[in-house]
Amino acid sequence: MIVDVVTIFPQMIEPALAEGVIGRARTKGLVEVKARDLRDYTSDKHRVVDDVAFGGGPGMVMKPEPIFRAVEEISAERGAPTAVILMTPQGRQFSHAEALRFSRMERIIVLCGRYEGIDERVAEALVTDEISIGDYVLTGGELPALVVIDAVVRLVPGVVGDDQSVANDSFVEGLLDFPHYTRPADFRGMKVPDVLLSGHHAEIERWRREQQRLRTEKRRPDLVGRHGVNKESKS
Ligand code: JAH
Repeated sequence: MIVDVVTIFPQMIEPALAEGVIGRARTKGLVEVKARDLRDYTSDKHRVVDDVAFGGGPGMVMKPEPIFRAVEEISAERGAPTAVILMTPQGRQFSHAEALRFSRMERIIVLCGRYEGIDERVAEALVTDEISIGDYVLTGGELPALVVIDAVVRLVPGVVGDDQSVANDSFVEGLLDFPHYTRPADFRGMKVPDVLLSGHHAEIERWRREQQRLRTEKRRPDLVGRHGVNKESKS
C-alpha cells in the first residue's frame, strides 16, 4: 500500500510514522508513506498556499491550485489513487469499518488542511472521502491524518504480527475489550480475578465475554446491538 500525505507540515507526519508497528511495516516494505510539502506544488516565489475568503470574513482559505497540482503530480507519479481523503470536521465520522475499507486500497492520498478552510472546489472535484475523527476542531488536519493512517495501516495484512489480535479488536466484534492483567497476581493488595489464575480456558473465555458485555452496556450503550455479533451469537 502507498500513502501520500499532502501537508504544509511534513515534519508532523514523517517522524510519527517512523516508530513502532507502523515504522516496522514501512521498513518491511508492506507500506510506503510519503509526506509531501504542499508548498513544493506552488509556482510563486513566496510559495503561498492561502488567500483571503471571497465574501469576506476572518481567516484565510487554502488555495485550490497547489492542492490540485499536488494530487495531479502524485497521481502521474504513482498511478491513479483509489481514494483522495480530506481530513475535515465537516466529514463523516471515521470508524473501524472505514479503516478496513481504506486498508484494502493500493494507493491513497490524504489531504491535510490548515487555516479557516479549503476552497470548496477541492472537495467537489478532487476528494472522494471527507473524513472527521470526532466532533472537535483542531488547528489542522495533520493529527487526524495520523490517526486515520495508523488505523488503516495496521489492518494491512502482515503489519500486525498476530492476526488473531486484529480479529479480536473491539469494534470488529462490536464490543469493548475485556480487562487485562499481568504479574504480580497481588499488586499492593489489588488482586487479579481468580478465574484468570485457574487455568480453566473455557471459564476464562466465558468470564472475558461477560466482562465485554457488562463494559459495553455500561460505557457504550450506543454500541449494543449494532454489529449483531455482540448480543446472543458467539456465546
Ligand atoms: C482544522 C483544517 N475531526 C477532526 C478534525 C479534522 C480536521 C480539522 N480539525 C479537526 C481541521 C482546521 C483546519 C482541518
